[in-house]
Amino acid sequence: MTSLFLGLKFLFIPNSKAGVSKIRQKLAVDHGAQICSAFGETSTTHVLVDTKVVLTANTEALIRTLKKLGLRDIAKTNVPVVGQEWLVQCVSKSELLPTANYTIDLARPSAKKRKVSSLRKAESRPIVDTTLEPGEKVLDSPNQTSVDVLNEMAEQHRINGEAYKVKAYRNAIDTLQRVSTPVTSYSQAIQLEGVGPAIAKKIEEISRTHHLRQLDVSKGSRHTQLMKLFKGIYGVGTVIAKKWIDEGMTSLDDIKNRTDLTDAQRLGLQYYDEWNERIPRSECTIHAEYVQYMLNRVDPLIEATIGGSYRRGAKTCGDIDFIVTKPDATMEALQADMDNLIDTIKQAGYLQCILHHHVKNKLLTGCSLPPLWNKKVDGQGEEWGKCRRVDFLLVPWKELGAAMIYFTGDDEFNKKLRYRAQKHGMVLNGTGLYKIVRDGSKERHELVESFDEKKIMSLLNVKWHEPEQRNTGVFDIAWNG
Ligand SMILES: *[C@@H]1O[C@H](CO)[C@@H](O)[C@H](O)[C@H]1NC(C)=O
Ligand SMILES: *[C@@H]1O[C@H](CO)[C@@H](O)[C@H](O)[C@H]1NC(C)=O
Ligand SMILES: *[C@@H]1O[C@H](CO)[C@@H](O)[C@H](O)[C@H]1NC(C)=O
Ligand SMILES: CC(=O)N[C@H]1CO[C@H](CO)[C@@H](O)[C@@H]1O
Repeated sequence: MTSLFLGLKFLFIPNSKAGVSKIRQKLAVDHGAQICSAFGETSTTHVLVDTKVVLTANTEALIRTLKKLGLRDIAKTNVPVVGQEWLVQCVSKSELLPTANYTIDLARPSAKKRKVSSLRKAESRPIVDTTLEPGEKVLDSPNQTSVDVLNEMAEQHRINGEAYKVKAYRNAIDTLQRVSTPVTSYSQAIQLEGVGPAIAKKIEEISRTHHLRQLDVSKGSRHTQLMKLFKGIYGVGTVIAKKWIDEGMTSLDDIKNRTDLTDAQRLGLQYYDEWNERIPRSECTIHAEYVQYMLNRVDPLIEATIGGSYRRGAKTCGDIDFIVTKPDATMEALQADMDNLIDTIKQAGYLQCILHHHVKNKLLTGCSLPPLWNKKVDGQGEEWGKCRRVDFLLVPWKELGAAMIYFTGDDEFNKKLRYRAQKHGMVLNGTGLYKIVRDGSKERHELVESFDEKKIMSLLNVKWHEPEQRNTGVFDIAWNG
């Protein structure tokens, strides 16, 4: 990345390619250094010691290690032996700093000892809670501010369609959430798995100022604002939003005049404000009552349950996802019922528009509560409700449990369940929990359970989690064994 260390040859102690050492070696190489595998009086320019690993033992051990690696005479060498903080600080400040303040004086053990203890005090090593799995977090994280600001940064990159950067932030956040000690400096942050120099710098800035300049810049930038505006249109993703910006579009009015919009995008424009608004939980509940009432006309045995954040107890929802099923029903039977429901709710005026019908097990719509039902939401008015995004997800009866898990989320919780399945030699998706059976060189997936949500969790050796306990950001998650 830079030529900061060009021409320098570093010998790392410990001389391994694992853990922190590996990250620091990469940092050095990224900035132009070469790595020595052994000591050479004329080739090695610096010996970089991980003081947190090596010096907690004693200098004798360090000297022995250096001798093993080819250093003949400690007293006569001109090669500086320094703490790796030097490397980190150089990169942090983008300049080659004098080594004096970082030198480990091997000839004078007592002096060395003082130096090390002061280094350690200033820069305690961040402690990752290793009992936590990816996606889990420590309670009352001391680095919550950093996590929140980094999340906002990730959101900015998501809006701008920079998937690679979003992923880098997610990885860093994932680690930072598992650190039980404050991370306040670059050199601490850079030691964390998944944290690279760019994000480490930001963590230091946030810790110092409780603020991140780049976040303000990004939020204020015209490009980001337009990306957000255009991606707020249903059916518009990063690629199209970027294309429109490149073509000079600057407002929704500009977009309305385009002749190349899809039907879904036109609807997205028509309902722009309504579909970008959160739906109060109380209104979702009335939708559920209304839809069940209409379904009873088609077939009283059909059940519609709202999944997603609603089932997890959220106070507001982005859209309403109905999980539609019926005892013993197959997908085909449900599709026939759905066709009848569409006719019924169209006539009643509830169905305002259909966004996608071509996916066979999903119907994506915009729906408004009729006045009498809408009145139940807030007890006043005789008006039609706002048009809301309502999806109907058809689920064959025998897959109900797996589908419930899948459509309830949250994403992090589901990710952990899938990870758990993997560890047990199984695969979990929205249709069931499958055991991986190896048949010579072939691999088969054999259904283990799909109907019973509780059984699926118990087969994964996970305690039963009520839907409200699947908000991984809110509740601590207890895992068995
Ligand atoms: C070295 O440490 C001294 C005393 O703490 C400080 O005044 C000086 O600025 C430091 N030098 C460098 C190059 O960091
Ligand atoms: C959109 O088209 C209409 C009629 O064709 C025109 O009057 C209007 O100025 C156009 N709006 C924009 C923002 O280009
Ligand atoms: C779920 O996994 C099973 C087993 O691997 C597979 O047959 C099925 O197609 C998957 N379904 C979906 C929707 O991914
Ligand atoms: C920015 C951030 O959250 N960092 C915090 C990490 O922990 C220390 C000590 O609690 C705080 O001072 C930092 O602000």
